[in-house]
Amino acid sequence: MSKTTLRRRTFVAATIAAVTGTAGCVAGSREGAGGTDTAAAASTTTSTESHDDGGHGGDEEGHHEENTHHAEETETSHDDGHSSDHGHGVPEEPSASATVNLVTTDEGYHFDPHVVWVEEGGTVTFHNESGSHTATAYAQANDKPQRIPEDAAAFDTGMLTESGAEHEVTLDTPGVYDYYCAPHEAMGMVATIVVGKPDPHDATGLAEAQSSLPSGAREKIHGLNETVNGMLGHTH
Ligand SMILES: [Cu+2]
Repeated sequence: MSKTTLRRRTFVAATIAAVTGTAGCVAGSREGAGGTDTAAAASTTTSTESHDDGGHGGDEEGHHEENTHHAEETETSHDDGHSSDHGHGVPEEPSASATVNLVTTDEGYHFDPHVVWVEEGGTVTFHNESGSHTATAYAQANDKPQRIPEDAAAFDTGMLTESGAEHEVTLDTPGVYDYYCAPHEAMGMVATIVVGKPDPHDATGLAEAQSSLPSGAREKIHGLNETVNGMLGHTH
């Protein structure tokens, strides 16, 4: 398959998700009006069960209202799979550099924080805190669906096995980058880097999760998209 073909497919998926809202969410394995309840039941945790009251105030927002609702729910539910308090500090603006810890705990595996935001040309340092992990971009070059900008380098730290091991990547292309841990992707060890000030309507990494991805990863991506849309003010 050519890169061009993949890009077209990705774009179509993104467009459908943006236009249809709810339909895109259903396709992403969250069904019905249950919202976070359904998502929690389908994932490995029950930590979000009590958050169905998350401020579903106005339906006056227009064609992207579903995105708005999901963004609101995300404020309380994006920690799917992890019950600790990490990751709640969603960045408010890009910084020159960021560090992401790769962590194994009794509760599971995760990137901490889940979302970082750096300037164009900024760096992200992956720091292996515990366990063995990778940070691998969702990209065709890594034999995965494309969830980073088409013209961006597809980073892959390779397996980091020693505590304290680090791998730094430089991100020159603005956009939304989703990445995963190779051994723990199916358990939802997936996270996002935002670079610069991308247009949320045209960000590959904000498309609905591809159906070929494991359900644990799709659930995580759904929540990450909500978080990033909120972060980028994509609530019109
Ligand atoms: Cu891992």
